Amino acid sequence: MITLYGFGPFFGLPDPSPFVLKTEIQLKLAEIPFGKARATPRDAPNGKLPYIEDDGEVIADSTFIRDHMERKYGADLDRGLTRDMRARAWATERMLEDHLYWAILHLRWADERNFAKGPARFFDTLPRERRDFARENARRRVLESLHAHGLGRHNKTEIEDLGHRSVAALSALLGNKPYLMGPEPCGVDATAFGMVAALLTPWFESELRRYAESHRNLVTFRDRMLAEYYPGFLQKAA
Ligand SMILES: N[C@@H](CCC(=O)N[C@@H](CS)C(=O)NCC(=O)O)C(=O)O
Repeated sequence: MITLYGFGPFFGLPDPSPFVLKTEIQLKLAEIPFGKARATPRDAPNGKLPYIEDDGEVIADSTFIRDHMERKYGADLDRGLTRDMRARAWATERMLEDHLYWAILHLRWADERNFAKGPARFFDTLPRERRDFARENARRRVLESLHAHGLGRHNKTEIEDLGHRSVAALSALLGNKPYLMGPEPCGVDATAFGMVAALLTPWFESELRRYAESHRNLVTFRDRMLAEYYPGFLQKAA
């Protein structure tokens, strides 16, 4: 039986990490039974969540977890898609994870107010004397990684402008379809849901969130996926 390790519910989301949300939905899409447990990035083999444990085997990174589902369980999350559609799905995923994700990271960690009510809370359970140091240390590391990625070298307006381009592209790719590749959900819908839910949560105030909210098809998509894959979560939130 698979155990999926994530952060647990935070920020009005089933998990604050778009990558954990993606993996959870992909496991559901593949109809593979799994349990969930909380962990911290320090517990993970590569220092990032999610990771899974499956009969003693530990696999880190959402892409490699999907690969494991496909190899060990014969799941095909892109069933019925043509080669061209599979290529578009991969390109969309890379845009979301290697570009839009970093803009979301910026609004959560660089903005003082969002940081205080968001990521700073991860450290609430630490002993009081270690809390402030741990918060500032984690924040410094994330801001350094944003700088190393490249997005963090731009100013806020430029980062928003770049983020808009990915949001607008995703909205255009979705169009009037219920899911990105048509009438049925596939692997990339899990990725898109994770990222869109992370961006739209009202927990964080940001210009990029407002821009995403103006794309009604993205809001409807988030709501559809939430109702389908997290019905219990919606009831609790109501
Ligand atoms: N490529 C990884 C990315 C995972 C990732 O960036 N996870 C973040 C949370 S959203 C994390 O654990 N960060 C902790 C850190 O960098 O210290 C995947 O697809 O799983």
